[in-house]
Amino acid sequence: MATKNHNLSDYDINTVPDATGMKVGIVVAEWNENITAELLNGAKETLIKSGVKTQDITVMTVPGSFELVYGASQMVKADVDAVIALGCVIRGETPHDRYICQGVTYGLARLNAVQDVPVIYGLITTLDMRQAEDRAGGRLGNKGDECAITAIKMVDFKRKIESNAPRMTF
Ligand code: DLZ
Repeated sequence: MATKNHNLSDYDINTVPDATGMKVGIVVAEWNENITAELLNGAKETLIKSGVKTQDITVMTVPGSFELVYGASQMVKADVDAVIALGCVIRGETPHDRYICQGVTYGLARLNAVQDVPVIYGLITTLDMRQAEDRAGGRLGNKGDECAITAIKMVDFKRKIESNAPRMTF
């Protein structure tokens, strides 16, 4: 993928909708906590900078990334406009990591297809810890920032669809 020099924290502020009044749930995995805590900080800071109130951000933890699917499937039932799922899977000696990534990716994609609240894919999948650090507030920015902006854009997308006026704005 053409992401070599892409900084995950770079976004055009002019394209970010007003997030005032939005409620966001964040489900974060405890595995590789040094990384996922940074993703969570980035997501929260960017949501707040964009207008989401601190009290409108709900954070729940799950043990590992595999549990993100169940966590997100429950969080969408809460009073939230979007759910961000944050996790980090690092390549191991066996193919186990690939099964986890497949499960999470398929599970979150399926949630987006079958229910109403947008679920944002904040799973970092890397070959080693260094690559994860690069994407969790390091050299390549913070995937949490990217997820926060994506959540705001998807809530705005849904609001436009529901207000039946999307064609007017593009
Ligand atoms: C078991 C496991 C392994 C090997 N690696 C990771 C990882 O890199 N990142 C992560 O978030 N979770 C990992 N897990 C835990 C699984 O996601 C899950 O919590 C357990 O298999 C229990 O269902």
